[in-house]
Amino acid sequence: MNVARSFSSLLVTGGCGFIGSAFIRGLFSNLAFDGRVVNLDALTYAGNPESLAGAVDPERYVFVHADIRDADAVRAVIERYAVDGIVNFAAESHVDRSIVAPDAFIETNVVGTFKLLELVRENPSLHFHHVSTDEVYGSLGPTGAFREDTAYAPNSPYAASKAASDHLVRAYARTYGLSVTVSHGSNNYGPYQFPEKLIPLMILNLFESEPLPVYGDGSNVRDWLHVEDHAEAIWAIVRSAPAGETYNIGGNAERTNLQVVRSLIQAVVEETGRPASALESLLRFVTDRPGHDKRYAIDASKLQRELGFSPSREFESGLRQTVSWYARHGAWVERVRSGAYRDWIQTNYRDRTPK
Ligand code: NAD
Ligand code: TDX
Repeated sequence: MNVARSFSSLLVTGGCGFIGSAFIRGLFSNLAFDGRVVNLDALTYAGNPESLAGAVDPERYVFVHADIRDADAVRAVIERYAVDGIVNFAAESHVDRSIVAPDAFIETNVVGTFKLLELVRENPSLHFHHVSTDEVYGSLGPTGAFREDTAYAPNSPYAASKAASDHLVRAYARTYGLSVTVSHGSNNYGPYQFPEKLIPLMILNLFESEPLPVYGDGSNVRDWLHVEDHAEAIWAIVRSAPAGETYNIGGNAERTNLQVVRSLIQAVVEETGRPASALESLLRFVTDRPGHDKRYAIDASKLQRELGFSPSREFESGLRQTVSWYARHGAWVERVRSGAYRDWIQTNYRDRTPK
């Protein structure tokens, strides 16, 4: 039975990241939220407050520079801003980094989620939405798709840390009767993505005539979801899904990595007028990622059936728009790569949370 949740003061964690910032931009535009948004973000390498520049109503928006593991800081925010819902995007999110240095993944994804859940326990009228991933289900063969009841089988430290946080969310809901929802999105793409993930990395390497490193033989398959479709789906779940439910969110766009790179080459040819052959020559097949999941695919029929949501953006046109966005936002790219946006904290940030 669907519900009709409304919020007057929403805490968004990780709102300076790729998906969290799309969600907040959406709240102030097409998602038409009329309450206050408190964005709490630790501003790691992946968090850039400039991704929200000009996109929020300053009367209804507060930024708090804090870590989700800092329970005192988050508690103060919940009290001061009378928070009545939390949407948790804060995470370490890049699989390759988790293979090299897993510690931060355990700290933020597992311990951080645990700390937030303890605070929801203190404030049980709060609704908590946890943003998870399809990677917790592991790897598929050539057929089939992940359902919400697919057994967990994480294969990277990143996926294991997200799985651990999902288990904590479930256990807290069951044991303490908390109001929670969970979503499992597939691979996101779109504007403002940090250029370490496949699509923005390949776009920038194409612009700069750098090699295009395709892991293994490029036959691994991902399902691609536009970040704005993801934001819309999360908002539908947060507002309407019964407590305790989980939903898969997919983009209806399964592609091999090589197909994605070839589509990007085509889009860059259209954007820049450069010859395809010069761009094709940048392709390199490199050593595979350890434990590389072969295929992800999403059965999102529950979301469609129960909440009436399905994604509206088509992959190839979304890719072309994403290529155009990166072509027009060289300054944003330069500042995330150099970390120059960190100066923003010094010049623009006044901590308004109680000490
Ligand atoms: P991202 O790496 O772009 O952003 C993460 C944000 O969290 C950054 O702003 C960072 O500063 C912040 N953060 C990190 N550690 C923090 C901490 N300890 N305290 C407070 N803030 C902290 O990630 P993203 O791609 O936007 O992913 C957001 C969420 O969506 C993650 O939970 C991720 O697992 C999930 N997800 C991502 C994808 C994808 O394709 N990118 C797909 C499905 C689900
Ligand atoms: O240089 C590269 N070359 C390459 O072949 C990179 C960075 C990636 N790849 C491959 C690995 C994957 O098969 O492309 C595919 C996509 O890689 P990523 O962009 O790193 O994403 P993935 O590992 O699939 O995980 C993503 O989707 C689920 C997000 O990073 C996660 O945060 C999300 O939970």
